[in-house]
Amino acid sequence: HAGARPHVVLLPSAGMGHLVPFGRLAVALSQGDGCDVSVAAVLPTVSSAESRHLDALFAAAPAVRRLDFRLAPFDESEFPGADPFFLRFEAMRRSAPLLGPLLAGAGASALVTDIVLASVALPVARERGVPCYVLFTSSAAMLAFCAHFPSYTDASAAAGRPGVVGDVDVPGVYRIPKSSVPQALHDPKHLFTQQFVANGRGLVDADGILVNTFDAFEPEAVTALREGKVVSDFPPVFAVGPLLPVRFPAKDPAAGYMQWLDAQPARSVVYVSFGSRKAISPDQLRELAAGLEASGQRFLWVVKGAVVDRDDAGELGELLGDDGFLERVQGRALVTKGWVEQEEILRHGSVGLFISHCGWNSVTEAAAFGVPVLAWPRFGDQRVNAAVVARGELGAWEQRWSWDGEEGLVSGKEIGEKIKAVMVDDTVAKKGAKVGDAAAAATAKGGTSYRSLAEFVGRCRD
Ligand code: BUP
Repeated sequence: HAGARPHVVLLPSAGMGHLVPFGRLAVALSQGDGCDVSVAAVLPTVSSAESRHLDALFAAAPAVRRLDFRLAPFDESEFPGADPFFLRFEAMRRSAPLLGPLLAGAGASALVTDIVLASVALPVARERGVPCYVLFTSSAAMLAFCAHFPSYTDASAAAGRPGVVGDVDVPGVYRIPKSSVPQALHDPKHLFTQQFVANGRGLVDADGILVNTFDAFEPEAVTALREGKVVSDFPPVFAVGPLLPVRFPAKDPAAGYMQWLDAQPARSVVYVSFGSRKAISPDQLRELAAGLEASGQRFLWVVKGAVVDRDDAGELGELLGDDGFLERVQGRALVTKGWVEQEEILRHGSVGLFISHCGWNSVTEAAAFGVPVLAWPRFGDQRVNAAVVARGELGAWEQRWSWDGEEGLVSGKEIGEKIKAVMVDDTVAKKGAKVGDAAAAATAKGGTSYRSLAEFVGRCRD
């Protein structure tokens, strides 16, 4: 059907870090002139944040169709103690046969799948004659690592030492230190490792890979992938980022923290958030509090962790040591817990620094709004992403700062000094703003990401 209006079906996987960029891509595609778009709502969702997000997405973007995808029953007892998100990835992978009828029912002309389903979704789409693309929701550096990792592990297994034996030199890109390789991948038998390797192998069969980055931010990785230096005959890479946040008018317009930000001077506030997936140890939490206090800066700190989920104002104080911290910083700081609209915070002109775990969406949001990042990665792909932040001059990464206690606690004194140094350094702010300008240029009409997205749509139409 050359020239016909294509119907692109998007298949996100579990977790906000995966769902958010799929929603953004759906809106970007539906706004152009060329595409019908459906998003598969994978049911049941793992977290309530995901169900709320799906509802808000379909309400805010009526052009995006909802396609319910009910998973097949899955016996989780096979994997005792596994992370709920890893389990969900596995449940989705095993439900792949149900994808065929879903695609046929929707009349899909192209499928865009999440990377965690790549190796199982590709053959199903192929069988139906539907072109299959992958949206990679992390950095291009991580994409290059993922594409290279299967041959790396093949080589280490062949040498009789399976697993990660040292730094991983991604051809044409750069060396990923052993300490930056996601922990689970150090164990070749880990469920996540098996999925990761299968998906990495599957990538070469995709019709193309979309990645939420932009050429100017990750030139080495994007170029090496496109030139086939990482893996030869690699599919086309469409760097379409930063995918822009969807504005949800219905969401909490009068949030207290937004009003508080309105009252602060331009670029004066340090925004602190480490994502939602892991609690911070109480000791490190208190050092962080001491550091923020000692920095003398204004700050907005979103405290997260299993222990603080209960909505009790008293507990926040208790968690932070109950030594009067909240009273002492009152006026120049806002400490909150629970979900915040992060993109609205980063968009706000009062924010001058983002202390972040470097989940890739957080990094792209900071890049989009030109907010410098002080990287403090925790696990998974976050150390690789932190290196991108440092290389791309979006901010700084203090590599000695770890979370697992191996190198001991990072002291409040050290944290405070670092925050202050970064905040008073004008070049940090200037470089951050420069990344923001480059991101805007990439997504503006005629920019690299704009053209990559148009090229992708063109291929779906052919
Ligand atoms: Br937490 C949090 N508000 O309170 P990443 C996150 N987000 O809007 P990763 C909020 O969720 P995790 C909050 O803006 C980003 O778009 C944030 O994705 C948004 O993190 C997304 O940054 C989170 O890629 O997961 O590691 O995937 O943050 O849940 O640990």
